[in-house]
Amino acid sequence: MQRRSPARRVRRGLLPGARSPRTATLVSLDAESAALRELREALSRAPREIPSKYFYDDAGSALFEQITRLPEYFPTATERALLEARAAALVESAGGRKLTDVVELGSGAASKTVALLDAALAAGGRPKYVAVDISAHALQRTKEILAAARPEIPVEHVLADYTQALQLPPKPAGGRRLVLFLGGTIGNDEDEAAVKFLSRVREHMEQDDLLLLGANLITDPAALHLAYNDPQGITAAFNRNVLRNVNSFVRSNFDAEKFAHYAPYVVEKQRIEMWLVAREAMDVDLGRLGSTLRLARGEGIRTEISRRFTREQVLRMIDSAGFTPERWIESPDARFGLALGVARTSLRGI
Ligand code: SAH
Ligand code: AVI
Repeated sequence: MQRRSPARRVRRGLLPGARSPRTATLVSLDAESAALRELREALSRAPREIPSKYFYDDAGSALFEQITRLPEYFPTATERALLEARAAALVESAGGRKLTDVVELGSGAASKTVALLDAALAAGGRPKYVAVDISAHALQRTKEILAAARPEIPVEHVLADYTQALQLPPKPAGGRRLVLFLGGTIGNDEDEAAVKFLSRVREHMEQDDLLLLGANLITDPAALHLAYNDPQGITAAFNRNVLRNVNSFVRSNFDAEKFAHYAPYVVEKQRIEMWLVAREAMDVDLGRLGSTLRLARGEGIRTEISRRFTREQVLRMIDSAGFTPERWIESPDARFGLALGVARTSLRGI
């Protein structure tokens, strides 16, 4: 990347203009300068990257919800069926009526969570539900869906980037907290970052609180390819939208239509990789990042990894983060797994 002169940087201004906070990166100036640094660093890396959290502006959150309804994108339906079939047993293992708080990280539209909350109600509990998401649009959808489906459940929202400072509302004395991280979102991180993230989540929990982690499992590469290359082009639109969100955040001038959506399943790495590939050579003004990005024709920016796991990999991951695996359930087609872990004090790993 080529740095612009300081004079130009000053003229553009370092502070954001007044606007409503649509994502958590815009709510505080500290968070904002950390986000600018992170983005600058990601775009300078080889390969160039944009952190996948930038998918989720209003338009991106709505596109993701559309993706979850596509027949080709099977993870959501598979996890939903698994949760609906096994919610009672999961809630029982998580303490049944003792469950006072259900916290969901990256809640999205949270429609799958209703099955778990129902099971907690059926067990005689009345848990509070806390949704944490970077996207105000996603939190609004969570609120609408839960208010319509289960108005008796108290709902709180935290607009936050959970990779940064995480603050959870206090739970009642003697209560038990269940933290949900569903949808296979853990697969959007490399192993080290995933374990680090789960360990940080563990630090916010007390001994005997629980984690329910949803993970995509290794399956047929052709089915996976189709799930991220749907013929309607919704995933391609979701991918390109990341550039519009970056444009609005840093005032850059990416032309999303000049990029091809490319999403292969990389067998060796057990993961889908989403890329945006320049259809022609171009110079992109990176706005508040203070530089120009020169891209050759065919050069790519990686926007997401989406990993597939084995059961052992998932259990090892939660164990390394300080959770003792308590229960594992898997969809009948072995495409999706849910691991329930209990927060322990020692950091012993399996
Ligand atoms: N759990 C839902 C949504 C998955 S999509 C499901 O299973 O369908 C990923 C969700 O995580 C989005 O709603 C996105 O806005 C949120 N998200 C992604 N990165 C985030 C971050 N760093 N901090 C907080 N939320 C994040
Ligand atoms: C949120 N995350 C688990 C999704 C995934 O499958 O990795 C995001 C997504 N990317 C393309 N389609 C859906």
